[in-house]
Amino acid sequence: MKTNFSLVLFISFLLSVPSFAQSKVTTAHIKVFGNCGMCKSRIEKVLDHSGIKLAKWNTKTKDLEVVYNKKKISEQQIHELVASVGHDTDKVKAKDEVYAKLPFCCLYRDHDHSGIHDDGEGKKHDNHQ
Ligand SMILES: [Cu+2]
Repeated sequence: MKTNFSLVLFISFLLSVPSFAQSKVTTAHIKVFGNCGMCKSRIEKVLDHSGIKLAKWNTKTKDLEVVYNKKKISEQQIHELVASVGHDTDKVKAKDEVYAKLPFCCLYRDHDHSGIHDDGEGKKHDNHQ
C-alpha cells in the first residue's frame, strides 16, 4: 500500500510537468504611447520577434497586449524593442533622434502639453482692469 501511494505521488508529479512548461508563456499589458494605425503596425511589426507569440496594440487605450515566452524574451526587452522604433512605454523612453524620424501623424509627444503651460497661471493677474 505504501508503494502504491508513492507511485501515485510520482505520477501526479509527472502530470504536473507540462503545466510548468506552459507557465513560461505569459501575457503582459504594457502602456505604449502612439497615435494612429501606422503606429499600431510599427509597434506590432517590431514585436514580430522570436519569443513573442502575439502582440496587439490598441490605438484608443494605448494598451499593448503581448503574449511571450519568458524563457526567450524578458518584459524589459519588449519595452526596449518598442522604444527602438520610436514609441515610449511606461518603462522605456524612445531616443529623441528615433522619435524625430516618425511621420508627422505619429508624433504623440506633441499631444502631451504638460509642462508647457507652467507659467500660465501667474500671467492671469497681469494688470488687467
Ligand atoms: Cu502613427
